[in-house]
Amino acid sequence: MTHVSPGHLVPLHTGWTVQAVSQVGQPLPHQAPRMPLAATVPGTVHQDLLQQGLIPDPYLGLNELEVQWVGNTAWRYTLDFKPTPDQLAAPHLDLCLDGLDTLCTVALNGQVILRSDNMFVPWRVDVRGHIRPGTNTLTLHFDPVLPHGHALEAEHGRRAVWNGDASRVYVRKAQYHYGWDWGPTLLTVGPWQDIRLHAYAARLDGVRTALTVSDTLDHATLTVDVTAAGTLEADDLVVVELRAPDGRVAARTSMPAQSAHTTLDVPSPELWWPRTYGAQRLYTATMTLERGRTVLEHVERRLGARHLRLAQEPVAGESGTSFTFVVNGVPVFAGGVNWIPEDLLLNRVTPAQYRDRLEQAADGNMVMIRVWGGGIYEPDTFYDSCDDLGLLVWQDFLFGCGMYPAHPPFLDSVRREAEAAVTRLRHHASVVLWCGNNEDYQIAESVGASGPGGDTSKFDALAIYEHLLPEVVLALNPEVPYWPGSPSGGVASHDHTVGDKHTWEVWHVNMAPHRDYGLYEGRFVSEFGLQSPSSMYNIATYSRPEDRHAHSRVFEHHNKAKDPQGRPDGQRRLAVYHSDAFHPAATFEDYVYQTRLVQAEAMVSAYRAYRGRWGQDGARGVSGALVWQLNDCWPATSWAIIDSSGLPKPAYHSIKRELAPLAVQARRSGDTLSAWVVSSELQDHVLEVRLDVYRLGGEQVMAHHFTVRAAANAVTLLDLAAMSVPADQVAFLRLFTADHELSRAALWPEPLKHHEVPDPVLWVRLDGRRLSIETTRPARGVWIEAAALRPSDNHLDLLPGERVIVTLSGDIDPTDICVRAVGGGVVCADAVGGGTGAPRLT
Ligand code: BMA
Repeated sequence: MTHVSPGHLVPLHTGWTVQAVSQVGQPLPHQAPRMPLAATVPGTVHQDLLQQGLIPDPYLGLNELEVQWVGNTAWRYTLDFKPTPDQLAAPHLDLCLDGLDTLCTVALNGQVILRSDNMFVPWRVDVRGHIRPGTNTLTLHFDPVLPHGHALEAEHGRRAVWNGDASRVYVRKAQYHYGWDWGPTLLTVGPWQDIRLHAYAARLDGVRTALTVSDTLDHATLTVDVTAAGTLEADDLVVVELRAPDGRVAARTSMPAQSAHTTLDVPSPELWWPRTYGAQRLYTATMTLERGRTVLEHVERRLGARHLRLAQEPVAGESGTSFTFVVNGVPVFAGGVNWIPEDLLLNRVTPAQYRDRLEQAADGNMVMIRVWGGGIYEPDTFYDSCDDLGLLVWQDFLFGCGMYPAHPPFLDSVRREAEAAVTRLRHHASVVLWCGNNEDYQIAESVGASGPGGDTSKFDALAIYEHLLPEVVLALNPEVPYWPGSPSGGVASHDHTVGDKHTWEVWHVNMAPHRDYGLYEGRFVSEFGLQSPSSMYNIATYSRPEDRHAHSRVFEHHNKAKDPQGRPDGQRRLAVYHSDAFHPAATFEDYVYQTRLVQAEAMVSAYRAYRGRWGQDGARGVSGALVWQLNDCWPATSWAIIDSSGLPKPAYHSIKRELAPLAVQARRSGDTLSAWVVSSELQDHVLEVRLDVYRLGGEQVMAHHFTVRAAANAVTLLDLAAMSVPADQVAFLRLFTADHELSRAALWPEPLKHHEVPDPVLWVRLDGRRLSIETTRPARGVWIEAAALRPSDNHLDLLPGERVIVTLSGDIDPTDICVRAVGGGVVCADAVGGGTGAPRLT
């Protein structure tokens, strides 16, 4: 058998130039280079200018403001290329343009072959009539998006938006490029995806592979639908093979390529599970188009056999319905995160970076990740990693915080985009929900176009969320549920008894205290969060020493949160949350440490409130909690729990603990403690609970232990009614199996600022990669600062006399390592790796 496939799709990626083009009646901006530059394809103009030193790095200082001209300029990419004799002789020759950002006119040898106005639509153009022997010239002319959007606004009316220039709703470009409340404005431009020439006789088009599992879980069926394109011959065949996770062939068949549809039986399938619930077994399906002994094309897909249901069922004793993902018959508490794009310059995000970030989510005990609607449909590598790691993906369609239009050409473009996205992603076991938009029902309610009494005739994008998109999903990926918007369900988007809810009563709406998350629950809380600064290491990447104070212009510039009038309000709100817990900070480092600790405490409060309501079968009060937001796209103060240097914040560690498969959770009210064990395990466990209570000075006042039978996949209440813990003491609840600690919850005197917290007196010793920390008194929020290193654990609450060992990987410079805690000084590891003897203040 001859294998020929990859040779026929030839990248056109080398030899490009890009040049600024003046627009009618407008001179070129003075900064624009007058000569053509070497261009990277796939890529963007911003990235080329940056690499060639022609713009300052927009992520540093205030440079964002200096580079706005780039996105407001027209640019022309040019490539001269020579097709090979094989390409010229091929029965079919297509130019494949997988993504053009955004308003692009494509010409081949001076003739326009394509006009594209949607960054998310891949194109395939038959170029046989245009291509010629010898040199051919391909040009991509990109117009700036703002004038185009403003012209559409003038024609169809200005629309309400939160974040960014209002004209963005008319332009199918990643919406966060217009600026968001965590990211700068960079209107990138360029061919951001592959450009290739495809010469072929026949090829596979629109391959659909659905591996569905019976309700009884003992049988799976692989359905394959293939459309072939090009010039088929009567005996062309499509051979379908399914290999089991261990590589053996589980099933094989072949069918005529003309009308290729087949089903294959897979008895006793090996199931794919969300992480922590079971293994991620992946089958491989291959579809091969054969002509005699020649392979014309070969497509390979990794598939997970999983049974999926989105249950909306009564919640015992409560109104409304649950919102529970049920995978392989098991209801899953979807603890997790919201994802935003990793960068504005998307072409520099490597597969390794995606993998790293997603592994961090997985290591953080997260089960679900929501790809938020203001970003992009992420590249295949993202979803491949989610399949591997067992992360469930909630995938928004790309509409966010706006009143989107629905005039016919717009709808046509959206349909094309949605079909392309669903076709590309539907085979991933990890993708468990398609969702119409982010917060568009909310903004519609805010302008009286939705919700009780709303005039839906003013909400024309309902045509998208309630008709077009569900039609596309039903036609192309009926195995996966569709949900019209996040949030939606019930009487209005804030309904906490039906559907999903975004809980922004804390931070945004009424700036509710960060301990009050429990008052603002929903059946599935798909967003909530609190801001904090990035690490000191990350701050140093974008600021000068003199910028490093809480309200400097540069530091505030890197916090993009705004009030409804568009005025910066991030640092103001942060100041309030800081003052709820701490006295004014003495130093910038204290401010950074303390605000990050408040964010971590907020997450403890939220995940205890929400996971604590997981209940049991028939009474799933809250079935998911997705923190806003996992990652950052630039160095910033934001809601992220991992900064743009990939460094987890304290909040990350808090969430990881609250989402442990077996976790003890607790809260205090006056002298009374309430506590429970929450389990994601599929069997009951008999565990030991220890309760230790101390004065802040270190004296132990109570020690108590008992066993608990933690019910499988449910919440089991602990009876602590007889225990009384005075408000000025700290209680540690710990959960053990045999002698191994599974989880701990520390309940500190609150509010912190009203209690004298003595220095816990930390003893720190660095021995090779092992950092040992010992405390004399109860220590709260022990934080290891280690430049760009990621300690194996961090943000610890320690009992008096306790010693923990944390490992460091990477190049260790002992002088970079400092440890601090609430009430304490900063303890830095000795440069020679010995003990500090006594805490050393820096
Ligand atoms: C949400 C998101 C984003 C926003 C975040 C923080 O609701 O959907 O639009 O960045 O809040 O304000």
